[in-house]
Amino acid sequence: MERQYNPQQIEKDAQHYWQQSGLFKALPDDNKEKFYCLSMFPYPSGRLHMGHVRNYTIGDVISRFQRMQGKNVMQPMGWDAFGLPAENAAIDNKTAPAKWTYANIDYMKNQLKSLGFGYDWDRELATCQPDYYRWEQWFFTRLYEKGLVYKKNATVNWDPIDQTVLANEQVIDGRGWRSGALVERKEIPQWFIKITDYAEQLLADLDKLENWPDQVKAMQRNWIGRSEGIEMTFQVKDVDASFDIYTTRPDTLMGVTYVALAAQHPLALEAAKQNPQLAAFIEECKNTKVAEADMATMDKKGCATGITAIHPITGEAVPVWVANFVLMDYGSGAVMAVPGHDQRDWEFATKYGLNIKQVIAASDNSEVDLSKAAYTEKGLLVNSGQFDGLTSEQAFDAIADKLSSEGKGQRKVNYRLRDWGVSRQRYWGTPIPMLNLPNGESVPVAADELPVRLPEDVVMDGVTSPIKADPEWRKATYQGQPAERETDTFDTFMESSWYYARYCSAQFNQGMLDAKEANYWLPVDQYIGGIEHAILHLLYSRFFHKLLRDEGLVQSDEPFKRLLCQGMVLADSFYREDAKGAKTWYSPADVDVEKDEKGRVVRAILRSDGQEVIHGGMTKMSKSKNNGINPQEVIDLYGADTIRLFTMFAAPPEQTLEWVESGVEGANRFLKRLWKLVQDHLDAGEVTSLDKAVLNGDQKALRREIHKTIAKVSDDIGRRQTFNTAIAAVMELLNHLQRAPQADAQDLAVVREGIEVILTLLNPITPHICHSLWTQLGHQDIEFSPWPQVDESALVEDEKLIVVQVNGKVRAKLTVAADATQEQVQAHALEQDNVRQHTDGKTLRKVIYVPGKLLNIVAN
Ligand code: ANZ
Repeated sequence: MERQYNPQQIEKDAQHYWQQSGLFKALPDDNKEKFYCLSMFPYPSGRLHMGHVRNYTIGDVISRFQRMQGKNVMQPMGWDAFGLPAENAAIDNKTAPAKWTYANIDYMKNQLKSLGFGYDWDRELATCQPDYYRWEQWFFTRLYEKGLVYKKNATVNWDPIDQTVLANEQVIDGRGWRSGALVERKEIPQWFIKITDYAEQLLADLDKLENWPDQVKAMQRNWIGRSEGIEMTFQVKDVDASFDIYTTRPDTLMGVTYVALAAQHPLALEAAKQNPQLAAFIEECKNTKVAEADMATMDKKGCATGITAIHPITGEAVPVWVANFVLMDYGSGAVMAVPGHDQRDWEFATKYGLNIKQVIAASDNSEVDLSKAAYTEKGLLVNSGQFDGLTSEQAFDAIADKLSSEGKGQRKVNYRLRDWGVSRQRYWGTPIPMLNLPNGESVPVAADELPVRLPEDVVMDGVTSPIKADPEWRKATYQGQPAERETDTFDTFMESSWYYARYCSAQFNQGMLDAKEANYWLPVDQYIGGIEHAILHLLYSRFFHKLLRDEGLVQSDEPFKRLLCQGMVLADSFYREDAKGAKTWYSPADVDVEKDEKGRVVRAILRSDGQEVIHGGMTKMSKSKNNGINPQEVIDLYGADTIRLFTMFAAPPEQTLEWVESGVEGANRFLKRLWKLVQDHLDAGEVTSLDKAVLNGDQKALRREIHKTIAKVSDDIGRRQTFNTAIAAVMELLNHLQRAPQADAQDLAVVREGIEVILTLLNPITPHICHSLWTQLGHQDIEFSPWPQVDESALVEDEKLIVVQVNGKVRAKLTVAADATQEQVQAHALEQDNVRQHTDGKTLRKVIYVPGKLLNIVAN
């Protein structure tokens, strides 16, 4: 074997062996515990970025670790292949989205292979393939038949020049990305799936997910947004009309000074017919985009309707306004405004000079000052007639009871979660399998006519979706009558909501899932991906899993048992600023940096012109800052094991990872040292078997280190998932082994034990070098070799090192039997020359013994 570590060669050999032997092919086996390990599949953008490398290394480490625990491991990989970037790239490169996508998949697949990830490639899938989306279409038609799918008008971004719908990403500063036209809001019919029917389950089942990060569960809870409140009816004064409002704070009912309607509320639209000012305001609201997140911060605007409502308890008249912060599709699209106790209402009332009335006092009697802000805490009721003196909680019940006994309202649970709008007006997606009939009705495409294929050989003009532009494609028949195909495609979250299940039987063509395989592998035991998917992707997947269950396709309630969200990858960023303040960003690969002893950048020079650039700090690797490090270059330079090791060593998986070149070099040096240790050891001679009975003190101490390391690494990888500390422990063990003598047979035997332990512990992380060295030691298939076990007897310390102090100064260090008594230790200490010098002729005033550590003598 080569004396030099040559990653290019050994990585190629190992990968070749894995491919040839089909080591990662997974088949159901009832005699083994299964382990399904899944990393979020990539969008085939062209090439892997460092975030992928990190994500997939974590997944591969866990998979290989579990395999060595004796489990039947399945780790699949595939492609989230539909989406807008393919359309843009196709326009730029004058090619078809399909062609571009498939070429990227080819390239990225090779990159994944060169990183040594142990995937079962027989299960590979790409969501843009008809044999994948066919089942999604079928499932959608099933949901339609079950009444879980409906069509309704919803707003989209409309580009009036290009006459096309824009995705949110295509709207830049309120203008169309291509035409530059001011984007309008337009209502068009779209398809929805009733995720709200599952809101309660989606919320309740979060409690079952013990091994999910709390933060992710909290985000999901917030998104679902369950609230308990009251729906009550306000009568309109002098007219036979009424409207409902929803409130979570009925205790503030007596503080209502106006009510506010959403711009699209039927009553507002009705009033606008006689009120041009109101009509103009409603029109203006149409064109402001309101993401829910912006609601709290946006400028509050409103317009009086001229209508008056009647307070349901006092009978007082309250003005009705239209306000831009009231959402039509939440609650009932109307709020009772309590400016004294709701900040939003307060800002609105202050702006428009509406009354502010206090009805809640602080429970601790502290002063409430409504001139600066609303008082939003709960407390005690005041100025509330018969409810005065009640706590907010008591008042909730009292007012709820009163309203319901008078038939004016009732308790209601509300969810912030909205139904899932799945229609997209772009081309590169799954065609929605519906037919539009001349009479305006829509019907699902029959199962035996699926898939509705998306034509792949198309020309993109950048304006209209090719299937919308092609009247031929739209033509269909339904029961002998002409019909038109739906030309919208699905939101790409549809495909990523069930791919994890399809992997279980990726090639199955008799149905969406092969129930036997699906129920063997599911749920996923470990899911790994970015926190940016904490809400939508995970919520939709959890929803789909429940839909699959209710269709009888799977048995479990939840798709992912354990979740790990890895942190971002950061790198230094560098720029120069021109006179106008515009920044040009330079790739860290083109910059030489000088650092101080704390690792801070003190000077950065652009290599091409020798001039200084400014350090913009460590920021997320991104195109905009030009600070992405291309994994391929790192692999070419150092090999896959180095990049894998560095990625796992530099930070715990959930935290941000700072890309530091010197750290990468350090990881590479470590692998070289490991390689050399094994070569030297092989040169040192024949190894006989270990005989525990004859080991000397040093050999026992080394074995203790070996077995302590096994215990630590097993816990770090298996339970804590802190791969960085596991690696640190292995590095320490390597130091011990390097220092160990290899003179006699038992020296060699202990070092051999240590080397084999290191190789098995590191194998999940750096599988190529471990594969090679393992073979050189005369073994086979480290990939399946059992994880090393701790030898408890090796951990027992039979000797201890005791520090002896006389009058506070260290005078000796002794090795004593671990079970020595204080008397024995003291007697032994007093025999030492250096101790005698300082105690002879003196009286021992006091002796303090800290067992196994310290003997402290006070003498004078
Ligand atoms: C009066 C009130 C007084 C309110 C108070 C809050 C505090 P959650 O908890 O998110 O469910 N609301 C109701 N429907 C709305 C809509 N369509 N658009 C905007 N806001 C709406 O929020 C419920 C609260 O949000 C309700 O309680 C209502 O304001 C407002 F001191 O009613 B509240």
